[in-house]
Amino acid sequence: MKQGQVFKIHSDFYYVDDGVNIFECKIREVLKKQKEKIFTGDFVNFENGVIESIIPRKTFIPRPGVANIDQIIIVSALKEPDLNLNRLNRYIALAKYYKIPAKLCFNKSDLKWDKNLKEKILSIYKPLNFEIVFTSAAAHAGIEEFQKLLDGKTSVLCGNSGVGKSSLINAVNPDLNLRIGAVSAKTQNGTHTTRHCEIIKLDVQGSTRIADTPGFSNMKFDFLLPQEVGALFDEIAQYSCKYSNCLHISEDGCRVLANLAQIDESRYAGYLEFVEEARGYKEKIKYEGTKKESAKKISNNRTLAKISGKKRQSARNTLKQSLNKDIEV
Ligand SMILES: Nc1nc2c(ncn2[C@@H]2O[C@H](COP(=O)(O)OP(=O)(O)OP(=O)(O)O)[C@@H](O)[C@H]2O)c(=O)[nH]1
Ligand SMILES: [Mg+2]
Ligand SMILES: [Zn+2]
Repeated sequence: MKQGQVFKIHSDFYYVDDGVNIFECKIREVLKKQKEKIFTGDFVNFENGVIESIIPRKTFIPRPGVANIDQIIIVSALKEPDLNLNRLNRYIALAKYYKIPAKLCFNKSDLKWDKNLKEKILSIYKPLNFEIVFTSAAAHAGIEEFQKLLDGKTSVLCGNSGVGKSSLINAVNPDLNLRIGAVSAKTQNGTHTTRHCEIIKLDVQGSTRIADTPGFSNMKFDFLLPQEVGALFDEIAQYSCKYSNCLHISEDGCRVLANLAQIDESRYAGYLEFVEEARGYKEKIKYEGTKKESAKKISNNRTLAKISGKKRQSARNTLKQSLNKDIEV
């Protein structure tokens, strides 16, 4: 049995790289039946063009489905589209949620952008210990620094459409010639040029790999509880408050509120926004929980109703008889 990494998926075909060769594989029927889904980045055992099993994943991002990523490089544009710190904070929090280290890249430095922005970025994210690079894929500036971030790891590039993720990969390795899309002049948004997730080797040995993706989708924090959001912000998580489920909004003895001056405004604003989204989730599960509860009651009643009083009596008699039998023996 061979081992390799799925680097690309096209409809029913899985492209597996064993380090030397590339194999076009199908997936074993029994895996399909077990509803085992294979993602780009999965290491698999395979033989004769058939994937037999998946090796347990180190890390996993569900949307876009990509597995075994060492780090997330969050790419933002300084301009076109304008830098959006809220978006950036979302990506950072998502990376934290998936337990994957993040590094920050600010691209399109060749354009005319507000130079105060650099100070601002450094003042917010340096104290949080992020590695930060400023690049221009177009003018080939900062590309070596960008490349250093990637060295020896499997990275996934995340960031909004049009920020220049594919352009940066092309700048590192022009031979790849990945498709690049224009940013709409009207909306300042990209056009979702990259549609598939693919892992690309950036050196001959294959020790540095990069996944070009269409970016995370479903960016809302509507899948966790409000009290879980604080753990996604290092500068908030470091404080222990009087109440362990403190939301750091207006509670007594809140250490976060006492130290609010130390926390960047845009980061705290992001935190509050994500807590609001998580509240929506809490309401939803509460509602669904009640729905499930009442559905259970109905079905319970139905089972009770099915067994008539007479039948229940006879069932009890049978039980008694068998008990008696046991005693007799
Ligand atoms: N001025 C300037 N333009 C850039 C730079 N990098 C990328 N662009 C342009 O920005 C547009 C979008 O680039 P892409 O590389 O397709 O962006 P992407 O992040 O891969 O976008 P999606 O695949 O849609 O998620 C293209 O028109 C690029 O030419 C840069 O450093 N400076
Ligand atoms: Mg792209
Ligand atoms: Zn608190």
